Amino acid sequence: MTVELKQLINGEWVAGSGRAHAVHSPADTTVLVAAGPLAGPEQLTAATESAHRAARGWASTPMHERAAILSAAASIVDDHAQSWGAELTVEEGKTLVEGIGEVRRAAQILRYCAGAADRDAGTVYHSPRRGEQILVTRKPVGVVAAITPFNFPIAIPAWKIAPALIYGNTVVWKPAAAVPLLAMRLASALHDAGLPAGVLNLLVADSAVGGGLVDDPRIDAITFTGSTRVGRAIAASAAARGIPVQAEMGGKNAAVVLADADLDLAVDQVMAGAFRSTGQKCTATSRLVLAESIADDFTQRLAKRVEALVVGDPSSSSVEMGPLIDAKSLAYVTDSTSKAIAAGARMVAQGSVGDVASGHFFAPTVLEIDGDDDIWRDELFGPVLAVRRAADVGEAFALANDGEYGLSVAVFTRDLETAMRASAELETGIVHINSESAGADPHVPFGGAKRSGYGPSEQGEASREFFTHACTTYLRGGAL
Ligand code: UN1
Repeated sequence: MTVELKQLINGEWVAGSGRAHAVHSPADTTVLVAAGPLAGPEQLTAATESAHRAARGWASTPMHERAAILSAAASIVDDHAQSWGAELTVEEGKTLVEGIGEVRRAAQILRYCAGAADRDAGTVYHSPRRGEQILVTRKPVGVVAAITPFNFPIAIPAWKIAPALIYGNTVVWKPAAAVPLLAMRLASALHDAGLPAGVLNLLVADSAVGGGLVDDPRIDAITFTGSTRVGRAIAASAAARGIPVQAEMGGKNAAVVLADADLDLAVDQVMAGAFRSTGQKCTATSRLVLAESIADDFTQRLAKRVEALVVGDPSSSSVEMGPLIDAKSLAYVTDSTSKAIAAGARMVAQGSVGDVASGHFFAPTVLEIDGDDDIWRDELFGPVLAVRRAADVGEAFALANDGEYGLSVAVFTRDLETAMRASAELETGIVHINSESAGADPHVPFGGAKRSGYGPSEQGEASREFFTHACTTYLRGGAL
């Protein structure tokens, strides 16, 4: 099924002039998913120039015409949910259910963003002067660079590109080089739906060309999801040029299981939060805080489930967890776990990987710790859960709040007052009561507090803040 790697520039699919690139399936490294040259500096220049040239025409295209293209693209994506979902699973390694689900989610996001055409265009204010109204409308920022991670190869790009486009911006998109196939699928859906040439340009490139994109003077705004290290570097470079940046970075999200929780529900949700997508979500549950009184019972139930988790070929319908994305990630997760054990962490449970000869597999792992170990602080981006116990609700919330990240937290309780206290006291952008820490609906804001996020939230109405700037018009009919 090897696909030839192509770039979309100014409405044409072209070969890059960069170095050769080959993508192997993380579940079976003998499977070649995509191959071909990466984009080089020539395609970077061509992409940013064509996005710049297309900007004025696209900004003045009626919003309903832009919406019609997004809706048509949503239908194309939906029609391919099975086949592209299967490709996603081979390329990225999440299970088939998750792969198909993610493709459908991308279609849903495109459709939601198309709906902006039927919502308000801004606000009209009273004027203190006779015969005048004050209109506050929103204008596109211009050319947006979208830099997206490997872990949601189609949903995260959709939730950056669709709002950028609906609000009248043109886009140069650099996906993670590990997942070019799904990037080509989304770009082709938008292209085939009728997007004019230059409005969306796809650059499958290495970090050198990515750096060039960030620094390109034709770029007016940058939206990024990925590591904290890269996000901070991009934010610094954007600040130096005075352009807005939206960076969605790390997480070290806790699930807090309190003494009055429904433990069956909590076990299900903790399993989903920690191990779906092999723990490779910025919203994944990687910390577990247990009330002392239920801690032994809960860890026993959890251990049974972890040991029974079916790990293996993610394309097989019985498999519940696939591999990590690459050898580097596998080495990091393996090394961090060994160091935690050497530092005194106790193994609560470890699953097993099935008959998997040549993939980047790591068994789901639960470790209990007593103190402030590295495994409590560092984002591993893998299927490893660190557990601590808390004497009361106050201590449990303090443990969940402990650390530099503040993306998401899940609290399990049946008590309304405790749930309300959680919503008020937890220092995160997202709070789940009785559901897993991962997940995001397209119509509500998504973003982290503390060091997890930088700049305005993504998704929902909030995305308009980032992808447009306000224009205040003092409107008078003539002489007063
Ligand atoms: C989800 O939890 O379904 O990179 C989405 C990430 C997040 C998206 C999470 N930006 O994992």
